[in-house]
Amino acid sequence: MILTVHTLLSPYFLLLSIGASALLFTIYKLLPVLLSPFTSTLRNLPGPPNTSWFYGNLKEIQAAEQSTLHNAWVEKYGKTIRYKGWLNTDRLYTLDTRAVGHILSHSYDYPKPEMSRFTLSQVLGAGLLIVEGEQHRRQRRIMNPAFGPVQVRELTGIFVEKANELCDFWNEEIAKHGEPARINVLDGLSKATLDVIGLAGFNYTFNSLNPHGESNELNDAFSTMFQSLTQLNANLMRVLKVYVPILRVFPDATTRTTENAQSVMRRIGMQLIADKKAEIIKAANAGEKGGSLQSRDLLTLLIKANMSTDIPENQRLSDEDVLAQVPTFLVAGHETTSNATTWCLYALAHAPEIQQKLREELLGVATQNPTMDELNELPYLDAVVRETMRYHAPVSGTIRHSAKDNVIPLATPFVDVNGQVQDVIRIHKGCVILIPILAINKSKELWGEDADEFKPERWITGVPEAVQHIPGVWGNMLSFLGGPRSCIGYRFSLVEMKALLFALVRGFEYEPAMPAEAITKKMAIVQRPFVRSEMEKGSQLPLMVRPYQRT
Ligand code: HEM
Ligand SMILES: *[C@@H]1O[C@H](CO)[C@@H](O)[C@H](O)[C@H]1NC(C)=O
Ligand SMILES: *[C@@H]1O[C@H](CO)[C@@H](O)[C@H](O)[C@H]1NC(C)=O
Ligand SMILES: *[C@@H]1O[C@H](CO)[C@@H](O)[C@H](O)[C@H]1NC(C)=O
Ligand SMILES: *[C@@H]1O[C@H](CO)[C@@H](O)[C@H](O)[C@H]1NC(C)=O
Ligand SMILES: CC(=O)N[C@H]1CO[C@H](CO)[C@@H](O)[C@@H]1O
Repeated sequence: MILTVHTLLSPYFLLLSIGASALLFTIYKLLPVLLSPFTSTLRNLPGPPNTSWFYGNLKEIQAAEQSTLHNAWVEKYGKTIRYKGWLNTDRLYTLDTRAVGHILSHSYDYPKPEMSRFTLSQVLGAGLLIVEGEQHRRQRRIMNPAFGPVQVRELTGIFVEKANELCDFWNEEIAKHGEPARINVLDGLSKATLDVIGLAGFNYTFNSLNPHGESNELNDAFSTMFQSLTQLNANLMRVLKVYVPILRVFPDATTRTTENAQSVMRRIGMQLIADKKAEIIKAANAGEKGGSLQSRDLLTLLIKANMSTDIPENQRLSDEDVLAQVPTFLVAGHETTSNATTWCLYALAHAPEIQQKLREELLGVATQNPTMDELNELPYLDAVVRETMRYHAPVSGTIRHSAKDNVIPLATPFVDVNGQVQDVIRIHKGCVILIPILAINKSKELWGEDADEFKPERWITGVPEAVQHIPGVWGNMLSFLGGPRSCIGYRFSLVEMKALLFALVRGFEYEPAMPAEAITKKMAIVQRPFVRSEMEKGSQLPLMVRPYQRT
């Protein structure tokens, strides 16, 4: 073919050359990734062989129950190992507390990888869970005060009210089916925590515990978006989109299913923000005449903080930033707390003495509507909550990558595949790291021989000295992580859990509905319970529940 000006300008030729440049650009961007198995500084670390050139070891991890596979690897290869991720790239996995502490405290050197940020951001926008660096520092600074102890104290009434409503909800079910009733406790708890985060987060009424309530627009929108998140959407196109952002202009299944939900969420979120701004301004004007702001929800507090004069103009949050916190609070604050409380009831159903001991402590309180301080003064309740967070950490692990070449210090040196002793880990820019929350929480080396038992008493008799080295923000555990990216809502969720257990353990007795072996856990953002023989029914946890009769 002879190239004339005419052919050069033909749309086909243009398309062809755009296509070719896109292809070249893609290869250019992917080249370091493709070469990394041969250049990675982790290639001398011990670890399992790859089983697929595309998935590395990820398929086996997805198929395995909980963290069993990583535990087996640690047993075989040691505490500091590498395994294979997408396209056979090396990933770091270490139970070394000093290494984990280093990574968590230098959180801006070890941000979340593009892959998880991209997937999450499709649902959450630029909320606190997603943003990095300066943007994160700014958001966190304005949001921190809303999650302080004083603020949580004021929200305790909402927790208690919803806990009592959940008792009514279960009593109605028991009245229908006779006692003890087989109740999927997961369902009621999930409704209760959704109602709580609605009211305490935005002063928004989901009313999902109300049996006569109709379906709720915001809840439906959120569920659609959340579901799209939990499907393992790992295909070549998505991986390419992560490395080659320009490809993101092409919609995929996730963008399509969530488009409508996004716009509903946006409309409601913007309305909430506008209402709260109006209320704050009105209260400020009334303040001159002695009036004050009534609302105590997180969203109001953070909009108010943004308006405060001690935040410099360039440090403030845009409406867009604040809007992104609505789905962020829903994702971060709803399933986590309900799943933790579900696992707690499950543990209590399997340990009748612990259940009765806890009930006796709770019945010693004279009121049905305890305050935050009354809840925090109960030592056995505190021990049970701690043990639940250790043993059934709802978030079992998290993922980071190295933003630059880094050297990670170790408490315990390891022996590499060449037999050399190494006392640091050298890590390349871009290398992915898995932070093992649950495995550290349950390590025998740290917690002692009884690490595998659910035993609240360990918190009363005193936990081993080794545990002090775990770099967590709360209770010597990683359940809420540690460092600048630790859970901002941990105080909130602990008091919420205590309020729920207070009402639910006073009100009911729990027994297993099936043997422990029948229940399994699966990772899908949080650890969810399933019944082995009924996987198709989705996440559930049935227990036999009967009202507790005081003698
Ligand atoms: C039992 C309940 C909870 C658990 C186990 C939990 C655990 C965690 C963990 C492990 C992280 C770190 C995630 C990562 O970086 O990969 C996190 C972050 C976060 N959590 Fe929670 N959480 C709980 C409840 C809540 C609640 C009730 C809220 C809000 C009302 C909340 C809001 C957040 C937010 C906004 C972040 C992001 C913080 C940041 O990156 O600066 N969480 N949580
Ligand atoms: C393991 O990785 C190597 C190097 O990337 C690759 O050549 C090999 O095919 C992979 N093994 C399997 C089973 O895919
Ligand atoms: C646990 O999480 C899953 C989804 O993440 C949810 O379907 C389930 O309802 C949660 N459990 C509880 C008790 O809410
Ligand atoms: C929610 O709004 C109502 C009415 O505007 C107000 O009285 C109440 O205090 C608010 N609740 C919270 C938790 O902010
Ligand atoms: C935060 O403050 C800035 C500057 O005063 C303002 O432009 C912005 O709209 C505020 N954001 C919210 C969500 O109120
Ligand atoms: C659920 C889980 O991860 N259990 C593990 C906790 O840690 C111990 C030892 O570190 C393992 O033996 C368990 O399998």
